[in-house]
Amino acid sequence: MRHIAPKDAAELDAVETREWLESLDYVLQTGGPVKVARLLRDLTLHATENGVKLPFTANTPYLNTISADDQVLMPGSPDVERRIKSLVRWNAAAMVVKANKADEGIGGHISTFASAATLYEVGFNHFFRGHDGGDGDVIYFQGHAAPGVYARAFLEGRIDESHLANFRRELNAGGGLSSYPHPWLMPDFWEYPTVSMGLGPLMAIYQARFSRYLEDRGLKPKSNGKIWSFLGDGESDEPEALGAITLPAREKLDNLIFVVNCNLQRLDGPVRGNGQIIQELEAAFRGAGWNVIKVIWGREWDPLLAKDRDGLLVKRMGEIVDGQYQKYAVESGAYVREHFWGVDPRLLDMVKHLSDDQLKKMTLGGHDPIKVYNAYKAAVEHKGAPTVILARTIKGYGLGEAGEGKNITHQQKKMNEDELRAFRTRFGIPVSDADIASAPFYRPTEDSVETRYLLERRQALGGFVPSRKIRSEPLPPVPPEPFEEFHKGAEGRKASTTMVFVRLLSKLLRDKDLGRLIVQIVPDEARTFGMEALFRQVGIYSHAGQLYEPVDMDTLLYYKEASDGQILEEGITEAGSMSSFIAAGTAYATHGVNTIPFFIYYSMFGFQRIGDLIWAAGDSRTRGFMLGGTAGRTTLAGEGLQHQDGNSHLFAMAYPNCVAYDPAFAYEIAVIIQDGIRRMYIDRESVFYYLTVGNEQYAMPVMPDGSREGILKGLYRFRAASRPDALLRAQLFGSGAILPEVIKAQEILESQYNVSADVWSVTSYSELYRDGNSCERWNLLHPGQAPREPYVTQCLKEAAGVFVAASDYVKALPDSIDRWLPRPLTALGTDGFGRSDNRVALRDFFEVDHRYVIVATLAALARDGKLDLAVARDAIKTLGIDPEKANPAIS
Ligand SMILES: Cc1ncc(C[n+]2csc(CCOP(=O)(O)OP(=O)(O)O)c2C)c(N)n1
Ligand SMILES: [Mg+2]
Repeated sequence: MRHIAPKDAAELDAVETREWLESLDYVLQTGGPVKVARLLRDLTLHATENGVKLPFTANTPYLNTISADDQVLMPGSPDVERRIKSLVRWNAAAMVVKANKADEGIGGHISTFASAATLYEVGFNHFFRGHDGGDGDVIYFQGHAAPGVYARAFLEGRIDESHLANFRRELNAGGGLSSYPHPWLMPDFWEYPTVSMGLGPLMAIYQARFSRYLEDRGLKPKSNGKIWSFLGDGESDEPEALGAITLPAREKLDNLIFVVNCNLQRLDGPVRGNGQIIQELEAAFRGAGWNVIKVIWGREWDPLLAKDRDGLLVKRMGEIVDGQYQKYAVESGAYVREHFWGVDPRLLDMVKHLSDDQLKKMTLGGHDPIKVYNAYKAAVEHKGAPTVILARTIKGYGLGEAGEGKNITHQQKKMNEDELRAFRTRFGIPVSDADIASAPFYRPTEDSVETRYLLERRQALGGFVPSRKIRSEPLPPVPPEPFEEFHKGAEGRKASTTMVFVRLLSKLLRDKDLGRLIVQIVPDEARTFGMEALFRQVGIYSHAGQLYEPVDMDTLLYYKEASDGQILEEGITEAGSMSSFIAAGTAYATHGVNTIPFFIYYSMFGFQRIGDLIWAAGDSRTRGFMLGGTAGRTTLAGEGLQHQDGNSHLFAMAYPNCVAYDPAFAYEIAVIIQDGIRRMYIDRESVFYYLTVGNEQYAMPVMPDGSREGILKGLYRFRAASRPDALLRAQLFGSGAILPEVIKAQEILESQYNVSADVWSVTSYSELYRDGNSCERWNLLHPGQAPREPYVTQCLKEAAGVFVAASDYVKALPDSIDRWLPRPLTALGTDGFGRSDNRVALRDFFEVDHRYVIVATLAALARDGKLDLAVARDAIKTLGIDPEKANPAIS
């Protein structure tokens, strides 16, 4: 073989490459891009068949997905839109600067919106559809961009200067603006909260799916509404942000659009200093099946790319890491020329006609309206898959020395006079030098070109966004019939509260008005709760229907998927299920449909695992029922430390609008759910319910007369002492599956220890606590007026004897009401890590069975001097309790 010198080899390579490229160009010119793509596919196949190992890449080059040639012109007036955008920028920055001038430390963010202004303004002027036409979009705004959204609402005349002046001063007498999107605080404005990062994108995914669900089930006419989720590139590190992205691709949710503001920075510094976040996200989303649109370069780059026949520029673009790109953003044009272009004389040559200043001003895609417009247009028109737009921007764009592209920029809330003046000049804001120091807000007059333009655009697009409105009517009163059966008890038959709930639910499903509004949500747990009968009764929702023959087709309760199925079988994702719960529980506002979600799950994986989403549900004014199944640390046998929940009611107490119950009996559940529907869907209170249900089967008694009010308020006397005048008296509290233990204790105390006790069912410590607290607060603020008396005090102030409480939850719950009782309470509860064992062993371990209730009662009586200490001591022995056993709270 002839020896080839290295230089010759390189030349040969170059010639060969050129020949191939020329052939490709020929095919492109004669046959077009589709033919080229086919040819490349065939080549790849051929090479693979012949043993060539091709490297895998999910990436396309570091270029705009939509090339300049494929771009359409933007409708409207770019010039007016630019002026509007500048005013929004100014007012957004001014509101943060002013807030911090007036009140140092009040916070706020300038840089996030500064980088995202074009992304939002193109949306506001051309895409975001208001709800006035009944077919609106749902938009999840990036939380830290809120100042920009307020600034626009100001220009639209929806809010005035005093609102802007009171940004982050909500407690101001005239009202203010909440720091971030919070429907709880601004219920006419914000639709969904987003500032706990990662939750917005997740909720958006399930919102998009729920929107389809409503259409497929005929609860809402087919619509063209889109779900937009704006998020930060740093935010994409949150597991929730990307954790569910395969779902919308699988479900072909082309109503979903993510816009990731890739300013390459997060709070502390670069998102991927040593890599490229846009490429990383592209690969993840493409791999998941999304339509990915990269918007990296602004229009000034188009002519240069057109000249880039050898791909030198594209190659250079692709090899720079984000940390370095950030450096270019803060440096001069001369620096960029030297360091970016200067690596190759041919590159330098490409830009020799540009001045340093022109080089510096070459925009990025996310700041160029025409690029953003084209991306949005392609996104809303795309069929069959969700779209993600990866838009490159500069954090703090336009802030110059005040923070553009700097690592400190996220926290920047102040601008000095020089910086304000420079910002004003750059964006052409009509504020004079004399006024600049006070950063005055600026709104053009109502008949100005700008105001008329933006109002006309919003009108054409169906009204203002964001805008939250309740778009449904209250439900008519619910007939009592489905609930009444449960008041009668089960005539000796045993049942668990889970079984009771499932039976009630299937009755409600048959109700002609209510039935279709119910949305059952399960994270792969229906069989755990004995709900599989519902698979067949109402079907599992699947947009595609059922494309296979289920293995259990020949059984009565087969696994039925249907496009009008009612159950949302979410698979193993409590976070996803909760997002569906929020979508279904806010549909009364967002979609004008009063859907009633029932989300049933393993109670340990609720508040403990997805507490922040539950918080977002409260903020969103979600209505519906959460059911913590297999509840109770000692009631759930076998499972052990991870599954046994003794905490959730303590967590629930801290969620202001969560009404939580730990019911023991069938009629309690019926009363609570019936009243919950009334409060949420007829009286329209912004509350949501949490009920724990267990899997222990026991007798379901008849509902005691007059107990309804107490069940709802949290406490009622289930069974009175048989000898109220006895010397030894006690008041025993029980909740959930522990109530039968307390009843048993009552019987033994009576028959063997001469103690006559009343038994109370405590359905909700949190409701009792809130009521007590509210009375106490009122009394504090109204000295000298007749004090209010907590409900628990009203019930128990005359009660005789000692107080003992037992539940399957931590002791802090009964302790929370202790001070409103006439005498101190002994709390028994399940503090500590769970164990796998049977119920008897678990209740012994956690000291919550009837024996401990007896011992606690006797000990309290002895302490009060009513009983000889020896009786209590003997009882410990007789009942087989080991007084030296380890403390379960920490063993
Ligand atoms: C769950 C959560 N963790 C932390 C924060 C605090 N935080 C607010 S903004 C931010 C950085 C955001 O960076 P990025 O997502 O890139 O948005 P950008 O402002 O750059 O557009 C952080 C850490 C938060 N709001 N939520
Ligand atoms: Mg960022």
